[in-house]
Amino acid sequence: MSRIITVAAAQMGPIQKAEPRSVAVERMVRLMERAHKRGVELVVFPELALTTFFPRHYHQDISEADSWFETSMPSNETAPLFDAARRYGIGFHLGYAEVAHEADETGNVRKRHFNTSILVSPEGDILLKYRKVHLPGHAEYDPKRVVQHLEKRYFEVGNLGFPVIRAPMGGLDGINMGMMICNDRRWPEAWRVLGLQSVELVALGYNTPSLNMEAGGFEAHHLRVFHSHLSIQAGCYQNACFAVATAKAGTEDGAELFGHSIIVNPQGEIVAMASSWDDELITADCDLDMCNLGRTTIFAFDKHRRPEAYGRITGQIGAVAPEVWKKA
Ligand code: ING
Repeated sequence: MSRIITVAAAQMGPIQKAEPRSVAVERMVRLMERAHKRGVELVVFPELALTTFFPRHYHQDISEADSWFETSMPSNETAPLFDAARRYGIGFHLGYAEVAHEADETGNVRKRHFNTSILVSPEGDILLKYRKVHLPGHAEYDPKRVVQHLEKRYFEVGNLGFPVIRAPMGGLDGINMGMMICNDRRWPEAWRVLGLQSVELVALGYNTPSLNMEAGGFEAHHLRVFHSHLSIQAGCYQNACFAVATAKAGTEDGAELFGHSIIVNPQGEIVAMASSWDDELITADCDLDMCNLGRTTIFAFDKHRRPEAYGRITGQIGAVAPEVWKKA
């Protein structure tokens, strides 16, 4: 009996700085309605799907940025998403900015800010939460940048690891699901930690500028989408899993984000791709048994991995200079 689930990437077009959450939520409910008509069982929305990509805006007083964050989930503004999930019997992934009052690693309970995503069941239960680990960009205003990218200013590094949960979804009684957010997709370590928990489906949202904002050197424009797809295809192939990668795209207050959301299978093949940079639903039937080939042959981790040779991966943060060859 094959284990097939019909998934969708619900790509969203731009959300302008002045647009209220209610407008974004209404667009998302429309996308869920369209997904329902196509028999979709799980919808993946983008990173920070409720507001504009606010880390491009500098707030000298960081507390001013709190208006971009959710203090509860669900909330009045997001309740229509949970209602739609129950109405249509569809699970969903949502990326949002989270305020949490909880203890930090020193035991000090304080107000904390994370770039967060959740997986929600068709019944409206929050099945899994993830907080973005790899925060790109910078913490202080950078005058040489064309557009700021202040994720290190507004978010703490995620403190939940890369969890995987086995939970019912669609017509299946259990799917191994995990998440990552945007920049995480560029780090093979993130994929492998999920792979080592037998993940079958990775839900990830992204907000990625279509131009290199760091002005750190020439990067041909077409490579922005290529690098995103390359990272996701490699992650899926090397961990024998599916991924649904959903963009927030288009021009937000003059800053352009690329779309081209994709759904990728465990062979690393793109099985569906958005062709716009606006609200667009792409769907695919995922036969989860397709994960078995990779994880029982080439990527049978228990048979082939050699952790004793991998010490540098967790033992180091940055790269070190190599040994210099000397003629004997
Ligand atoms: N955005 C970008 C991303 O990783 C980025 C930032 C773009 C970093 C291109 C490096 C190269 O896709 C987010 N939100 O992480």
